[in-house]
Amino acid sequence: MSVGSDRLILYVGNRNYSSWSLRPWLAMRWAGLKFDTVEIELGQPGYGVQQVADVLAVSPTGTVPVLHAGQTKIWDSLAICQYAAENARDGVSLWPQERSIRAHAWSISAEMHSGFGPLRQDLPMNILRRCPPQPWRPQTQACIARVEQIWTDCRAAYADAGPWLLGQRSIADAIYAPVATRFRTYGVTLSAGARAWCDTVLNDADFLEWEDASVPESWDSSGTVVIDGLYAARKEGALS
Ligand SMILES: N[C@@H](CCC(=O)N[C@@H](CS)C(=O)NCC(=O)O)C(=O)O
Repeated sequence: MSVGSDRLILYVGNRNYSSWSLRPWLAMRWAGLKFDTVEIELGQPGYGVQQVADVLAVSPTGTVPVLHAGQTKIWDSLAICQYAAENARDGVSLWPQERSIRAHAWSISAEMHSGFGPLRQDLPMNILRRCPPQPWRPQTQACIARVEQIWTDCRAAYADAGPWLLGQRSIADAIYAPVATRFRTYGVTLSAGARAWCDTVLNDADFLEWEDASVPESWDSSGTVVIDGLYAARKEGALS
């Protein structure tokens, strides 16, 4: 559980809902780092205004994810992903080696990290939920189209190098993984190229471990009650 002598503890939110938590958790796993995961229940008083006491006890921003590396605290999902990239075990690169491809990876990762508000609002991550397709607000539809374009362009450019967005698995895949779950949850129809990448990330062994540890609850981050009957159907194999 260390980099050097530092014990690594990654504090995350509810696995079913916390898209920001999933990203660095995958990056840490893919980096080959040994770390403890501590899940904090977000459905508590103070949620939404960064005042959940259990989160404030470990995070200076009142948000998860936050990584404790010995005495050092690293908050914000992208910063933790970068920490994982810097400390990845020998032979593992979490950013592409080639300069122009790496710049592409940075661009699409930053675009996701800093944008897509309507998508986040209307399609909150709920890994275990399945909904029928529905019409979206124009601004949300525009976000969906932009993400699909990003994925389709990546697959067209880098398919020869491997099945991930930039060919080889990178932080960009971790950054977009929650969006793949959202599109599955809400039944968004995608191009063949975009769908192929979703299949790759949704079948990743580490993602599957996170998914298996996700628990359906009567609380979700959008304030609505989840339809837990759908979860039961999934567990019985009725849903993919
Ligand atoms: N920009 C931050 C966002 C983190 C964030 O908003 N996390 C949510 C959980 S998914 C949170 O902790 N919310 C607590 C609250 O709103 O009270 C990051 O990338 O880590």
